Amino acid sequence: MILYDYWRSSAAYRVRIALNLKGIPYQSVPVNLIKEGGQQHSADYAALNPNELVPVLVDGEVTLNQSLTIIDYLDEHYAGPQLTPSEGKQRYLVKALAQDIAIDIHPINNLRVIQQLNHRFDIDERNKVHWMQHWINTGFAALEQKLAPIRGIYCVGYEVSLVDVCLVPQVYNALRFGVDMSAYPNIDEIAGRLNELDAFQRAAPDNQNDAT
Ligand SMILES: N[C@@H](CCC(=O)N[C@@H](CS)C(=O)NCC(=O)O)C(=O)O
Repeated sequence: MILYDYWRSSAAYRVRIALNLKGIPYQSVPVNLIKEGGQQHSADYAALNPNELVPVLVDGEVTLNQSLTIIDYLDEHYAGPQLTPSEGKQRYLVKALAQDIAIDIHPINNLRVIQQLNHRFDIDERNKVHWMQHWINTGFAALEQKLAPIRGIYCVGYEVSLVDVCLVPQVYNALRFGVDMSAYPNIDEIAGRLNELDAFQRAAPDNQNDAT
């Protein structure tokens, strides 16, 4: 199992957490998103993933991008905790909340979006931070409200789910960009608890070999 990875990529971070939770050994191949103008744009990597984004997972004959799909694949093909329940109404709740984070919050704060804001609109560092905070705050305000009545010790009840796997990398990003987490007590408390788990700790950006 090979994961094309980058220590600070939240999408790759999700997959690292899922692999660790399921106890699947893997080899991380770092793709430095900054160095050399971004190694994701190299010809070799673009041949592997024409989207020029990490992560990509290679499992024998199977090559997959899209972190949520990769995690579905792991759920369906490997033992260990099921991160999206296979049936029942919880299945759709988990998917919707995970997508709130991975589809509505994350992409608009992606590196290539910020690079375009820089190149085309010449935004400075202060406005870049405002942009990041604005979209994270918008998403977290809604998520906090949605989690309050349904949460257990984790986002959905008492088992770690795909929502938790998406939450922790997004909270890492929020802290990186100075979001005030005191406005989100449920998110903050759950993320703190998840960060005590070994699978989450081993996946943390600062614990990756390519961390700088
Ligand atoms: N929807 C994709 C998003 C992948 C993605 O946006 N990856 C980011 C890192 S978190 C990336 O490679 N960015 C490189 C760039 O913006 O040039 C997934 O969930 O896997």
